[in-house]
Amino acid sequence: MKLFSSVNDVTDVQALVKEALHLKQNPYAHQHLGKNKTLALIFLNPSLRTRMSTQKAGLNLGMNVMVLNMDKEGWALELRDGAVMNGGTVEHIREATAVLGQYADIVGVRSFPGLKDRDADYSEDIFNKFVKYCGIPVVSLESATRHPLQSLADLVTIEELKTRPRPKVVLTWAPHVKALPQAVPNSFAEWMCKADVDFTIAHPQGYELCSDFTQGAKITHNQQEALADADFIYVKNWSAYEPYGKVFGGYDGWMLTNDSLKNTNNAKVMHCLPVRRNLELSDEILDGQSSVVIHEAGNRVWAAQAVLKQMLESL
Ligand code: SN0
Repeated sequence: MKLFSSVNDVTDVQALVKEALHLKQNPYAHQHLGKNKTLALIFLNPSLRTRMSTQKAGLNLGMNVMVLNMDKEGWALELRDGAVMNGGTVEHIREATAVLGQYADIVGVRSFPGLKDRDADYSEDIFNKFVKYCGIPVVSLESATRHPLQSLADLVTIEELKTRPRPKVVLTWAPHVKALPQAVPNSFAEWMCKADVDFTIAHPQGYELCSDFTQGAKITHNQQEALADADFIYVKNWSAYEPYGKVFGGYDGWMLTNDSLKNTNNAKVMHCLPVRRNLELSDEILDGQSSVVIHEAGNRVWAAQAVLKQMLESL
């Protein structure tokens, strides 16, 4: 694998999930693969799980790992082609990424959307420039429209914890105070549509995701109806796709409580984290028996390790 930016870069999704679960049992079995290989992890936005789990995955494979918080510690990056750089930006993304390609064998990059210009965000402008100019394999650590390492870890978690062959999985919108990207729900939907699950998306009117990511999903505005008989409930806030990046008030009732779980099939509650307690998810859910959010975050290591292993094998 030379590029991991979406589920479409994976030839066999089920095999990748199996690989992750196998690595969970044998974390250090492939240390020879990463010997004298360098992984550079570049963050243009904050991170806890993605940074630590991908770093750990690289170390488990015997790699050297370097992390750069480019937004805080690097030069101010110019992203526009043809810009006259007589303002605040110091270094163009063309040089910055090409230089990284000289130091590393694999590079991971995180770049959130601006949520202002939909065409720029959905063309994956920044991520694609990294791919174009660095000249080495690239793994997405969450781009403007997708978070594939998260979605792979989510599918691994579902595979591990399911109690029937084809579980019912519900992605539900949750309230928030900020406008958040659509990357996590887009990506989760895209992966679920390729997995052997019964998949439903529930959100208030106005929060329709881009239909490119939801082909094959059932979509409803009725959360309670969607939750009936659910095995897994994936909770996430996102801002509107149309009008782009907007948020509409009045949907505080969409926060899950124990009461919301009554008609489910003993559902397990998932969230990519970070989570705003008592806004997106109640304390009673997060501290109760149904939450699997910590287990899910733990699986981030095995998802990243499975992807890095396949990349190392194709170097
Ligand atoms: C990010 C998102 O894409 O929704 C990262 C999730 C892995 N989440 C946030 O930016 C949360 C910010 C906040 O203020 O709660």
